[in-house]
Amino acid sequence: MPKGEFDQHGAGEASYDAHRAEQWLAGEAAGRGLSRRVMLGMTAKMGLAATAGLTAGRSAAGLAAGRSAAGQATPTNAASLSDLSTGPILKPLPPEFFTVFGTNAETRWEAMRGQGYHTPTDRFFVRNHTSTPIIDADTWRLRLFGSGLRGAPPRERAVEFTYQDLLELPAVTQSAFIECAGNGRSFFTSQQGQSVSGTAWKLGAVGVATWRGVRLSTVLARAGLTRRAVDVLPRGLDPDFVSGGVNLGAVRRPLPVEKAMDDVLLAYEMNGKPLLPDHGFPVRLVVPSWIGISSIKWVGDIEVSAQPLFSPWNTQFYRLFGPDHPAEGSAPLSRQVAKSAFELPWNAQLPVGRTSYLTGRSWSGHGRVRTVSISVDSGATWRPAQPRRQGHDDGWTLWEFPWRPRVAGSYELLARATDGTGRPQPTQAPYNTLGYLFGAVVRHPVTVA
Ligand SMILES: Nc1nc2c(c(=O)[nH]1)N[C@H]1C(S)=C(S)[C@@H](COP(=O)(O)O)O[C@H]1N2
Ligand SMILES: [Mo]
Repeated sequence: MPKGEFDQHGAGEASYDAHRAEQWLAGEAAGRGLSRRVMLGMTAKMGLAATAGLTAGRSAAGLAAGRSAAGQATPTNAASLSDLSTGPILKPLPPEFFTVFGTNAETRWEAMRGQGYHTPTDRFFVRNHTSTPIIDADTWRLRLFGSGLRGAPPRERAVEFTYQDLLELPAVTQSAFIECAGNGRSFFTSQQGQSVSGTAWKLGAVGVATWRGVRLSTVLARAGLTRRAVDVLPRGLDPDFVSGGVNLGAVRRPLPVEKAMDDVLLAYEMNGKPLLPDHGFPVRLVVPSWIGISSIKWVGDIEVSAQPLFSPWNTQFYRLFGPDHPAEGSAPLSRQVAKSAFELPWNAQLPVGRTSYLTGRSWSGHGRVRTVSISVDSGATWRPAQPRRQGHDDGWTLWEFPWRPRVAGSYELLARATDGTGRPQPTQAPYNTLGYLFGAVVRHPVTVA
C-alpha cells in the first residue's frame, strides 16, 4: 500500500469523527438509550469511573468477579449464565499455551514457535468482557434495522438473515489479525513506569487466522442500505457488561459505514472450521487492521443509522485519555500500531557460545511490515532480521535472527519493525490512562548460561 493511501485513510477517519462530533453536539446523534446529559457526564467522570470499574472487574478473583458482574446483568440478550458449563472461556486453556487473566487469556509467544503463518485456534487469545455464550445456530438470526435502511421512520425496515442464508451468500476467505487495543499494556508500567488500568497483557493478545464468511457490504446491500447511512452498530449476544456497578448493556461499538463497506467480514469460519463458541459462534465481525473491539463476536443485530451512533465502547473506552488528550478523549481508536514479538518465553534461557535461531513476528494496522531490526545489546546497535515469510496488510511478517552470545549473563532482546508509514517502532509509547496502543519496542529479558 503506498504511503499516501495511509495518510488518506487517516485523514478520512479523523474528519469523519470531527463531523460526527459536530452532529453530536448539535443534538443529532442517537445514543441508544444514553441521554446527552448522561453521555457528557460519563465522559467527564471517565478517568476515575472507568478506571475503577475496569480494576474492580478484573481484580484478584478476576474470574469470580467477572461472573458475578455478569450475573447482575439484565437478561436482555438471548444468552444467560445458565448456558455456561464451565468458566467464562469454554475451550481448554493449557498453561503452556496461555496466561489467563479472569475472563481473558493471552497466547504465550513461545507457543507460536514452529507454527505456520496462522495462529492455531487452540492457542488463539480470547478476550471476553463477560463470558462465552452458547448459541444455537438453528434459531439464531441476524437482524438489521435502522434509519440508514430503505423505508422511512417510524416504519423502518428490519431484515433478518438465518445462519443458512449467510452460508448461501457469496463467501470470501481472508487472512487477518485480531488484536486487542490493550495488547502490550503491561509495558506501560514495566518499561515506562506509568500506571494504567485494564488487563495486564504482555504481547499475546493478538492472533492471525483465516476467516471465511460474507462481506458485511453484501449483507448491508441486501438489507437495503441507503446513501444516508453513516454508522453501523453490531451488538453481541453475550451477557451485558457491568462496569463500576453500572450496566453498560450488550457489547457494541459503532463502525463508520465507509469501513463497513470496505473490507469487513461477517465470519462464520476460522482457520477452516466453524467458529468456536469462544471466538464468536455462530457469526462474528472481522474488521481487518482495526482494534479488536471492532470485531464484535456473537453478533445478534446491526443497527444501520443515518445519524452518528455512540456506545460506551466508542466514548468511555477505546479512546486515548490522560494529560495529553482532551477531556472527552481522542477520536475513537481505529487502526492498530506496529508491534514485534520474539517466539521465546519471558526470561528464556539460551546457551552460551552456541547459535540460537531467534524467531519472531511483526505486524501493524498501518500496512505490511517492511523491515525488522534486532538489537541484542539493549538498543545500542541494530542489525536486520531475515524475513522467513513476508506478511501482507492485516497479517504479520515472520522473521529470524541467528545469535551466538559469547558471554554468559542477562540480556535484553529488542525487535523493531517498520510498517507502511515508513516509521520504525518508537522507544516510548504515548501515555494514556487505559493503556491502549503500546507500540514501543519491547525489551525481552533472556539469560545466557
Ligand atoms: N460480543 C463481544 N464481542 C467482542 C468482545 C466481547 O467481549 N463481546 N471482545 C472484543 C475484544 S475487546 C477483542 S480484543 C476481540 C477478541 O477476539 P477473540 O476473543 O476471538 O480473540 O473480540 C471483541 N469482540
Ligand atoms: Mo480488546
